[in-house]
Amino acid sequence: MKKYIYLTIQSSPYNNHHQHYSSSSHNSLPSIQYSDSFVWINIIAISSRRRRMSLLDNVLGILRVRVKRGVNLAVRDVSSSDPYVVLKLGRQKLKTKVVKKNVNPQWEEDLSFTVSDPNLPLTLIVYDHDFFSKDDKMGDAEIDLKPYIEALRMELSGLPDGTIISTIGPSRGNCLAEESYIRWINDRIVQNICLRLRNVERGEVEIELQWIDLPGSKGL
Ligand SMILES: [Ca+2]
Repeated sequence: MKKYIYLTIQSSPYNNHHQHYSSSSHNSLPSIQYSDSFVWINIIAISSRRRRMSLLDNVLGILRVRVKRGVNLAVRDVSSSDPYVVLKLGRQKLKTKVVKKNVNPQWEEDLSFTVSDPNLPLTLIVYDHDFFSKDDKMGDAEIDLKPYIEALRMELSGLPDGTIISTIGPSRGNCLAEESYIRWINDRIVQNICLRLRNVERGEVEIELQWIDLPGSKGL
């Protein structure tokens, strides 16, 4: 015998949306009827607040990615492209503004992510913005955050400005176009990265990683 839970979300006095969820379990499920939208909204609010608190418990800090510029990017319109960058870290996704008709765009934009798992790579995708069709891809790249997190965990302090903490060379296993340096700059640890885009005929993107400690989080 099937049991049903009825959820009624009342968005206006004239419009009732009824959803029912069925369970084939023979255990007796209580038949709950939410006729009050306020009750239902509160349930969502409480569960999202709990989720936010538990998320912060696992957060190491904030990764701020400065998306600096693209160099010699692919042409996706008649003679140029309208490029923008999408960055993804786990389920977080952020994008830069569109720079019109320029295959050497200067974005100079900061995009910030909360970091919970240092093993998750940062993914970068470049798109050409189009008004009347789906945006075209202009290549992608993956960034391993582990060396940067390792450098942050060294608990360094008071180094001379510009000191190189570590160097990561380009290899088959990464998307680096040239050597990437993790440096001590203005009392912070910064990594500059020049990415050679994959799955495209040409193009490089320069980014910089910075770190911001988040009070109340687990920390590094
Ligand atoms: Ca376009």
